[in-house]
Parts: sequence; structure tokens; C-alpha cells
Amino acid sequence: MKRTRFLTVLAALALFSLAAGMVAAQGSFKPKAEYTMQVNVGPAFDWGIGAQRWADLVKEKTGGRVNVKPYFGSSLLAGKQTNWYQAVADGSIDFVVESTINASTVIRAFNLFNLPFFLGTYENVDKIQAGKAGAAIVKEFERGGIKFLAWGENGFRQVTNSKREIKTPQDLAGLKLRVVGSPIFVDIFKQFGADPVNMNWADAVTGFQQKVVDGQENPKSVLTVVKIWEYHKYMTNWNYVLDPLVFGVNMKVWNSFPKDIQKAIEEAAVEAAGYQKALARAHLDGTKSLDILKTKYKVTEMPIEPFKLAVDNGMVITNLTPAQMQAFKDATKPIYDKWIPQIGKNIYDLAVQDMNK
Ligand code: X2X
Repeated sequence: MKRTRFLTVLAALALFSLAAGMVAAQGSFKPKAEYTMQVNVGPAFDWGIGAQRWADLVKEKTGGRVNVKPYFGSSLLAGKQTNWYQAVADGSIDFVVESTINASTVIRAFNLFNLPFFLGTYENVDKIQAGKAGAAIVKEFERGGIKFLAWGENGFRQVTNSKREIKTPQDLAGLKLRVVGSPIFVDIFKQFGADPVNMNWADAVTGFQQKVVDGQENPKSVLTVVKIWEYHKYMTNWNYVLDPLVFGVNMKVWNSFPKDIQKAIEEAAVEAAGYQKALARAHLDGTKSLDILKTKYKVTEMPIEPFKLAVDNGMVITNLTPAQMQAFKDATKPIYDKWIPQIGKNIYDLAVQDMNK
């Protein structure tokens, strides 16, 4: 009897000290004066707006304890957008809202989204991100030392150029096109007989202005902000790849946050990413994203219809038929052969399963 009582007291004491320790740990949390956030584009893009929204919500939901500052235009990386994964993983930068393309040299699984004409619809993208392939990709992403919090979206990438309408793979032959410094893009455009040139986004618009290249590829969320019609007359809507964004935090920084702060930061990321994704899809998925903006995010002034804006500014927009699209897909078969092993055959198979659900 006595012994039981002694053990009970001991257990109570242990519990008490554990709880006290946790309280002390939370109480002793000393945030940095500023947490840095990497963002490749500027604050006017949907992507930049989403990043700023996350920073604002973190401040709000942590009662001002965590102060995150977005550094737009890859200013912390001297414009070298493909270096972000390393910089966030090693702790030179704390937070990130970035493109999967810009990390696809390091996180090979991200190239799943870069397989030409593989995704096709927003529905497929959502199924993959919420499915088994998405979980496998996130695992690979986190292994390097970055906590994943949410998927945002740069969008389906469309090709624009100043020379001619693109309807067939042959129309791309000989065109000098700016692409991101990620090898799969060089492979894709070489496959079409084009002349791909690696260029950081920081230099790209000047490149368009000075006609260093004939064209480029980017989603509407980027093209409308840079007024691409000022440089290129032709745009082909071919939805060949979709560029998701990731909302993440350096793993050591993440682990330095007490549980309640982690919860606030994660909720802020999910909310900001949902808003950002709806902005990026606005007008491109019927009224779905417009409705989300209106009802869930209480947006009163809707984004303008991007392709109408482009046409009003003199652009010729080409929408491909399924048969025309298939011709492009057929031409990229060697890309699948080369890149599926790099992505991981298992991840590719999971994605096919996810899309068929
Ligand atoms: O550089 C690009 O094309 C951009 C802005 O879309 C990315 O960062 C992937």
C-alpha cells in the first residue's frame, strides 16, 4: 500500500516537472527579430501577393511574435533562382514561397510536374498533391531539411513569341526561347528543335525587351503582370506543364518554434496558399476560383480576365485542339523515357494512380 502511494506521488511529480518544463520551453522561446523569406518574383504577382499574405497572417496569428519579411526578386540569392532549395535547407534563409521548377535540379521528384502534357487539368494536379504521389514528393522535399506546409501555384505555363503562331511542334523549330535553368526544359525544347536559352527571371524581361530571345514560357499569373504583349505577339495555350509553389520553413527554424507557434504558422500557410492558388486560377477554371475568392476570401474586386486583356492588347491567342495537343505529346516521348527514371518510376506510377481515382 505504502509503496503504491509512493509510486503515485513519484509519477505525479514526474508529470508536474514535465509540464513545467514544457511551459518553461515555450516561455523561453525567443524569436529572431526578423525571419527572411525567399520569393523569386515581385510583390505584384499572384505568387508575391500570396507570400506577403502568409507573412501578414503569421504576424496576426502569432500576436506579432513572429515577424517574417519576404525578399522579392530573389534578392537574397543575387537573382540565382535555382539556388533557393540549398539556401533554405542550410538555414541561410528561413521561410520560402517558391516554384518547384526552381528546385527541380535538387528535388528530382518535382520534375513530375514538368513532364510535358502529363497533368492536363487542375483536377489532376489537385489529385496528385492530395494523393500518394504528393505525399512521396513531400517526403523527398523534407528530407533535405525543409518543412513543407502547403502547395501554392504559379500555374499552367504557356508559350509566347514574337515570330509566329505555334500550332504544331514544327512551328517551334529554330525559335530562341528563354527557359529556367533546369535541365528538363532544355531537353523539352531541344526535342522540338527550338533553341532554349537559360536565363534567370531577374534578367528575362530585359532579355525580351532587347530581343535577346524570340520567346519564353510562363503562366498567366506572370505574363499579365509583365504585359507580355509588349514583347510578344503570339501566345499558345497548351498547358504543357504546371508549376506548383511550395510554402516551407527551414527545418531547424521550424523545430525552434513552440507547438502553438507552429500551429499558427501552418494555418497561416494553408490560408495564404488557398488564396494564392485561387488568384492564380481565377478565370481559368470556369467560375470555381472566382467563387472561392468571393465567398471564402471575401475579395470584392475580382482579378481581370487575363486572355481578354492580352487580346485587347493585340495578342494573337492560339488554343490547341486535343488532336493538336496530342501531336506535341507524341513528340515528347523521349523526355518521358529519360526523365521518369530521374523522377522515380514509383512516383510516376503513384501519380497515374492518383489521377485515375
Ligand atoms: O523564372 C520563371 O519563369 C518563373 C518566374 O516562372 C519561375 O520562377 C519558375
